[in-house]
Formats: sequence, C-alpha cells, structure tokens
Amino acid sequence: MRYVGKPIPRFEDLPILYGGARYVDDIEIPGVLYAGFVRSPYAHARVKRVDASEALATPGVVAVFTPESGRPFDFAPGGKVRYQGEAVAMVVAADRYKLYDALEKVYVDYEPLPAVVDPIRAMEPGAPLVEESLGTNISHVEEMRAGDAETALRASDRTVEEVLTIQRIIPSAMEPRGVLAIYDGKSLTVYDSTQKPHIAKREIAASLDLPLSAVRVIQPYVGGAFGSKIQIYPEEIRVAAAAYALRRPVRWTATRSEDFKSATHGRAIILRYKAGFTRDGVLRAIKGEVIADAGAYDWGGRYLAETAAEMLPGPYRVKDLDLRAISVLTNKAPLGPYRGAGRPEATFFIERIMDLIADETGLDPVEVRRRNLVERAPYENPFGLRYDSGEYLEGLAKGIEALGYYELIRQAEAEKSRGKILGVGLSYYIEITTYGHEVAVIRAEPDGSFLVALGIAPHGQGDATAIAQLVADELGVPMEKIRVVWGDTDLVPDGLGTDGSRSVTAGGSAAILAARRLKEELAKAAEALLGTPVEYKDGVFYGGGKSISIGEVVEAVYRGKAKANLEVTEVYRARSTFPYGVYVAVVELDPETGVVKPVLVRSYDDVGQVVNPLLAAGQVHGGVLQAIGQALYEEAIYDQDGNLLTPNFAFYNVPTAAEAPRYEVHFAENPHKSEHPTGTKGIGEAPTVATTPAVVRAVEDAIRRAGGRARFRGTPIRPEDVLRALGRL
Ligand code: MCN
Repeated sequence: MRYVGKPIPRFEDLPILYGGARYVDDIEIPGVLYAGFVRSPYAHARVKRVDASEALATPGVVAVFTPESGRPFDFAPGGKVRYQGEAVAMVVAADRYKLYDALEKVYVDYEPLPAVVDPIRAMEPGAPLVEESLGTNISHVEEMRAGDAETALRASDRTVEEVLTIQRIIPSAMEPRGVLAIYDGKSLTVYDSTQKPHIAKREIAASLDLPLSAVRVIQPYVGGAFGSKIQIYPEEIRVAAAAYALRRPVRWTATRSEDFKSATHGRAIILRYKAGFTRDGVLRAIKGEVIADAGAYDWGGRYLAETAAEMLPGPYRVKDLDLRAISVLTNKAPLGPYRGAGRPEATFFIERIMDLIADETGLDPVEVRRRNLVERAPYENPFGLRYDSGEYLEGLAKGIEALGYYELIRQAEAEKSRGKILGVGLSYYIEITTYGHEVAVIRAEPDGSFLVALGIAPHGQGDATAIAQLVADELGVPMEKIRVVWGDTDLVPDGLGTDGSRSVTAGGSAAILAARRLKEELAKAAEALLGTPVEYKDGVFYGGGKSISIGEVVEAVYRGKAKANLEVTEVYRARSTFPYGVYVAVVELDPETGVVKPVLVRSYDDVGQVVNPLLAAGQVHGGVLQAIGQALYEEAIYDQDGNLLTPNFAFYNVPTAAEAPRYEVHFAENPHKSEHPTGTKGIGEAPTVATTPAVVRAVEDAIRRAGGRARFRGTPIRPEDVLRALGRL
C-alpha cells in the first residue's frame, strides 16, 4: 500500500478531541509564579517614571521589572512607548488575582506625544517621529527595477493611476500567546506557544548569555498561529529572564485583548501605482510604491513590502517594473507575517489590475489573463524569482473548466430573473512557498518501528500525519510503525519551524532523506549479518536466498553483532517552490441592506504532489474563510491618536461558520511536482492568497447585475460601500 495521496485522518486529532491536548496554559507546575504586563494606554508617550513601590509592597508580589531593570527586559527603549499596548513593566506574583491587583498599582508617569497613524502622513516632513534616531519614519526603502517602465508606459495605449489598499488584520488564533519558563539551576526549559521553537531557543539563550545546550524550548499543542507566533516577542524573552533571575518557574498567558494590541498584525500594505496597457489588454508596465504600514517597530514591514513587490508581477509576462518597497513606522502594533505574508497583497493588487484592464477594454476577465500569462515554468520573474514548475496557460483553461466558471455566470444570470442577485468573481494566482534548511532525525527501534523527530513546528496543519505517510512509503512499512514527534529542541538539533508553507516540503524531504540514509545504514548491517549483498523491500532485506527483517537487523546492532548507525540526522536545504491556480467565488447580494454573503468558493490548485487530500482540503477551507474575512469583514481600526478601536471580538469581526460558503476543492490532475523529494509545493497559504480578489470581483459583478457600478480599490468591502455603489446611500 502506498500512503501518499490518500485522505488519511490526522492522528494529531485524538488528544484534541478527548481534551488531552495540553496547551501552554494547561501545563501545571508546582510553585509557579504568574507574570503580567503593565501596558501603555497611549500610542506614543515618553515614559518619565515608573513607580513600582506600591506594587512591590503588595502581598504575593515577588518582583516587578521596569525600564530600570535594563537588559534583557528592555522596557520602553529610548524612554518611550510607541504603540498602545506596548509593555512598560512586568509584575511577577504568586497567583493570577494578586497579579492583576498589583498590575494596577504600578504607576507610570507618561508624557503623551503626538501619534502618527497613517503611513502616508508618516512619510511627510514634519510628521511625529516614531524613532527619533532615524530622523524619518521611513525605516527602509528598496528600489526594485526591471526593464524600463518609463518607456513602456509612454508606449502604452492607455495608462491608469490608482491607490490600492489592503487593510490591517489581527491574526486571531484561538489560543493567545503563552509562555512557561522553568530554571532548574542548570538548564532553562521554556514551554512556548510558538511557530519556531529553535529560533526561540537561540534568542532566549543569546539574551540570557546562556549556552544553547542549557536552553530547551518545548512547543506544546498550539491553538493556531497564522503567522502571529513567528516573531520571538519581548514577552517570551522577559518571562524566561524572570524565571532565570528568580530561580522560580514563571508563566504568562496573554488575554485576548492583550494579544489584539500587542501581537503582530498582518497585511496593511498600500500600492500607489501607474500602469500602462495596450488596447488589446496586454499589461506593459507598472511604476509605483509598495508601502507597508510597519507599526512601531520594523519587525516585518520591510520583508512584507519587499515580498509584495517581488511577487507583484504574479504569473504575468509584464517585464517593465519600477517599484519602491517602502516600510514606514507608525504608532501601531508592529506588523508581521499573516498567512500569506506579502503574496495575498501582491495577488490582490495584480488581480485588481487585471480586472481593471478587463473593464477598460471590455474583454472577458479570463481572456485578459490569457493574454498576459507566462506560458509555463521554468520562468524567471523580472525580480529574479525562479518559478520552478507549472503550465500557467494550460492551468487557466483547466481551472476554468474544472470550476465551471462560465456555467456559474449563466446561473447568476438565470437567478436574476428570479430576483436573486449573485455575483461571480475569478482570480489567478501564483505564490512562493518553502525556504531554508530543515532537520529530521530518524531512529530505528528493535521491533522494526521508527521514531521521526522534526524541526518543523506544526500547529493545526496535520504535518505529522502527512510526514508519517511519506516516511512509511519510503521505508515500505505500515504507517502504524512510524511515530512522528515535533516541537522539542532536545529531540532535534535545529529547524526553522512552521511558516512559509514549508513544513511538508522542507520537513518531509528531510524526513525522506533521513529514512533513505537509515536504510543504507541498515543494509550495511544486514549484509554483514547475512554475508551477502542484500536488497531491501517492505521492511525486509533479501540476499543469497535468505532474508532478515529490519527489526532483526536493528536488534542485532543494538546487541553489538553488527555495526550501523541506528539514528540518522539529516539536514535538507529547500529552494522555494511556486504553487499556482484559479479560484472562483460566488456571492449573493442583498440590495436592500448591502450585505454580501459568500455562497460558494471553488478552488483549483496545482501544488505538486498532494500528500493528503483531506488535510490539504482542510487548509483550503480555513484559508478561504480567512480571505473572506479580509475581503468583507475584518479590519484593525485605530483612531487618530492611535487608540485601537477594535480591541476584542465584540468589535473585530472574524467570519464564523455562519459566514462560510460552500467549498468545492480541486487539485490539479497530473500536477507539476516540485524538485524536492516530496514532489510537493505548499498549500498552507495559497487559499488566503487566491480568494480575496475573487470575492472582491464577485461583489463588483453582483453590483453590476443589480444595476450599479463599482471598482473597489481596497478591502474590506462593507455593506455601506455596496449601498453607495448601488446609489442607495
Ligand atoms: N499538504 C498536502 N500536500 C501538499 C502540501 C500540503 O497534503 N502538497 C497538506 C499536509 O498534510 C499539511 C498541510 O497540507 O498538513 C499544510 O502543509 P504545508 O503547505 O507544508 O504548510 P505548513 O504545514 O508549513 O503550514 C504553514 C501554513 C502557514 S504559513 C500558516 S500562517 C497557517 C497555515 O499553514 N497557519 C495555520 N495553516 C494553518 N492551519 C491551522 N489550522 N492553523 C494555523 O495557525
């Protein structure tokens, strides 16, 4: 039996279903202390004095760390806070109640400063400076030029100038951040709700001047992350530092509103551009600025602006580009990667441009894309990204066919006569997944089973099941004989964790290669034991008319009768790989209220080898719904003074099951495999990349069918925007 390609339910689920999965906050440690943070109510203020004396005198309070505590606590660097919710002090107390009482007794003398909230305003001379030492709020500019955009614009039949905006999003994982740190006199163990245990280990060790060998980071079950647990936050370092300083276990679990204010936000990118195209719908050039609203610290702004710019040409042939990727500091929570990280932004922008060309030329949106698409990979995009494999033109035709796009339009027309207003939208995407090195360790057990330990750090995706499938196939043994573990830096020497839709591709390839090398090791021992060259098949070595099972070989090695390495560590370096595909969205519009309901999303992805179609479809379901949130509901709103007006789920609207559309998930038949041993490309982010522009187009289509007219230049599209487009507001 081959496991790859089969819809096997994930084994990770059982503990979640019976309540046995332990998240950081579930881990009980005797004598643990509770940490909490005093956070600034101001978006921008000088911190003149922090008086912790009353808090310290409160019974049950063990310590208070303030700006005076210095490194590695690092509160209010430069004597300022730069966003609402930035921590200024940490209280450590015997229980949660005493903690919350004491937090109110830390008195902070703030001198409020004018805040800058709008990134465009932040770039203007005279704007308040988030970081004075820079002398500007522009923390980074990358000039990204290819070809000759000026000449191509002049040679275009038509040009258009616009500003497109994709709003700030709060990632909203079910489990907020949490840390539990224990110092036993020799080593520091940190339970951390993170996507990157090994990076957390490195940063914690460096901050505390501890050898790496003295720090162990354990990622327990994690209740989702969506990119917001990539950053190693000051809180993680501070909790570890407190445990180390106090020689007592210390824990911190963020509240929801604390996480809303101080975990990274996502998206928040603006494209100011001029584009030129021919009268037959071919995009010739784009010149403009990709501006990331980086928030108070440039943790992710630069990277996100650059990624959005690099991927802006998408799957299209346009070669003349002149872009400036700009990262701008503002008095808001720092920006970080949110599922898709730069590619949903790029795809929203370029697909909006394709739809604009369709509207301006009167051509069918599919035809516009057909006229602009790169025919096939390998292809080097104008900024040097090497699209690895794919048939883009053929993929469009197959996608349109598989998704029944024209049939959906016919149905929408037919429903109109029955008084139902539907809209149909389409998007084409290419995105970039997988990067960097990854590590796997495989160990043979004397009964012929295997333990596989991974440096990736899944937190809801089901990668352990998928990788068990890959390893079982490589070894030709039943999946029950493969146990996959992850999320413990003591089990694997290194790893980059789970982000960038890399886990199955990079982690799985490391695991396959480790298994392959282990087979070679065991073959050496089998040859010594049988005294003849051997061949391996399905858990058994054959040679000279004899056979010996893997388990027997391993047992013999453990007993010193033959020599072989029974544990193999493999490091795999993964080049990026580029999934692509077509998405179609159908929405229903209520012209009375302007409310838009997504009713159907059909996806067609070429992600190379699909390891587990059930899990891959699960990724599509979740990602599509998040992208619908982007298109229609979610937005982190700050007022002019930098107050977060959407500080919890009462104000911030994530879509629920009630808003979910019907899903129809398609994966390309005969997909274009990647060059990796797994043959896979990532699916973890593709749906967030592809869906938003399709939904936006569907809303425009519905408005047109209802007799209105709209071109949306930003998200989210709210009912009032729809009513305005219908001339009813
Ligand atoms: N898969 C497959 N065949 C492929 C690719 C993937 O069968 N060719 C399946 C695998 O079974 C795997 C899953 O899809 O379990 C996702 O694999 P992959 O595309 O490698 O992505 P990662 O596991 O690296 O996940 C990261 C990605 C990112 S970057 C974010 S953000 C995100 C996401 O996954 N956050 C999530 N999906 C999430 N899902 C949940 N439940 N929670 C999050 O926080």
